Amino acid sequence: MLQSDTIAAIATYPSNSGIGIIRISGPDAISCCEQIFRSKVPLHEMSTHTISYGFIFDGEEKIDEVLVSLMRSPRSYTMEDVVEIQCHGGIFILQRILSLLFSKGVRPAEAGEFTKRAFLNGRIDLTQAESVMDLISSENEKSRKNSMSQLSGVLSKKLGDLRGKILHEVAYIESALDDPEHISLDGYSEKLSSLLEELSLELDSYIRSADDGMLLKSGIRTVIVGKPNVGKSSLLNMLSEKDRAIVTDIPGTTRDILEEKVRIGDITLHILDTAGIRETTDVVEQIGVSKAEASVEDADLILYVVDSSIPLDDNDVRIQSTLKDHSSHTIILLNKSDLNSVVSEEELRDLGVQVISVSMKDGSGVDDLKQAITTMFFHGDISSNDDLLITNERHKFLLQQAKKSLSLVQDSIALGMTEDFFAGDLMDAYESLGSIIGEAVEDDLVNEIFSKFCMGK
Ligand SMILES: Nc1nc2c(ncn2[C@@H]2O[C@H](COP(=O)(O)OP(=O)(O)OP(=O)(O)O)[C@@H](O)[C@H]2O)c(=O)[nH]1
Ligand SMILES: [Mg+2]
Repeated sequence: MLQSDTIAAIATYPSNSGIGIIRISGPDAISCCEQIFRSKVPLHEMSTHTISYGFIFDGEEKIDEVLVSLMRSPRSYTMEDVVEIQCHGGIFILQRILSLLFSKGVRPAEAGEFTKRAFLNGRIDLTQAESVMDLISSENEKSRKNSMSQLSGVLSKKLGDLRGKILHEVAYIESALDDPEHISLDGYSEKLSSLLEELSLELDSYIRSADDGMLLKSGIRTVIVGKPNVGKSSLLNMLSEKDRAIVTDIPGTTRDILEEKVRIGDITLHILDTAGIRETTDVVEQIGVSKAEASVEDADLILYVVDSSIPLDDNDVRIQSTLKDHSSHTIILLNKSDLNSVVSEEELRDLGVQVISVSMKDGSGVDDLKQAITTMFFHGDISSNDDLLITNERHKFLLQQAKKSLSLVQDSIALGMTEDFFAGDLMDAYESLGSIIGEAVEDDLVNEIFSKFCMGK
């Protein structure tokens, strides 16, 4: 256990609510709390994982009626002594009790510091620590499941297996170089090469999953574009199931960009509704049109809305040229399918983009749109894909580094280099994967070599 001081923070959302929790962790957690908490059984006599009823006092003044729970080291979140005070959930009360603790020598915790201690004290690894925040901020079932499995150590386990295999090879090479009489390297390169191919494929599947994983975690940046009056704001209202945007039959109703977060099953969309794009002399509208056109650039998904009851015109030509380089992530919505149609799906299909016929008036086609989005981003049914998804940029980067190192070994093998050249790159891969879980490496290598190969006997 690392030596540390005692920290405290409000653990619940700081707004007036029924109950609020203050969490205290560190070697003086019990003694400091005891100075402000009175109950039948003194805090230091309480058994671990029990709750006691009592009062918080400032000198002789009763401050609040509370429940205090105790988790003794090492069986706590941080592995230190942890005390949690459940008090009434008013911001003022919480702050008042926190200040009392500070006056007894406790220090304010930094953001994430409890989890950091859990990591530094070795209860969880880095991926598990990171998944705590992901779990808290998850907005849908898939995201929650993924964070929970990462917290349970699924990713750590997979990385551990990969690292074990790499380390085994390094140890084998080192041993063979040390003891060539007993350990042969004949035909070893071929064997190593096929193993590396296998490992690279596995790394690849994790790296590829990061695109889905990160979209799942942060949501799909979606922009709705089209001419004025085609039904863009109606689409936003339909998807968000509320009257978010003003809808009128006057072209040019929406002038600025409107943002709304929408959930479709397991997917979150961050939708921008934009001003209708057209030639205009109105200065304010022009700014809106420029913003609409610019918003296309950062979007993960573009919904181009067309009014099927009026012919396409120059403004559509202009919009289509803006979307030219984005066809892979654009869906055309042929709206107002409840009216007589003068625009055919065929003429829009020439753009090489999926076209879906919809009506914001009667809701037809909306389910097709939702399915098309799921297919576009998650290759079909997101909920049936229970594989682990990488949801973290840092993990993705380190996985790519590991893969690069393995391909350097493959290059060395192809060039017919001797085995001592392999070990360095293999260790780089091992270290990159280790950095994901936050592990140091040297000790592991030493242990592996000695335990598996009994060098020196
Ligand atoms: N019949 C029919 N009318 C629709 C449909 N969708 C939208 N409308 C109507 O079309 C008009 C324009 O709708 P909006 O959603 O404001 O269109 P917009 O594209 O946001 O327009 P701007 O903000 O001006 O760019 C409104 O009168 C809507 O009621 C539809 O599917 N069928
Ligand atoms: Mg609008």
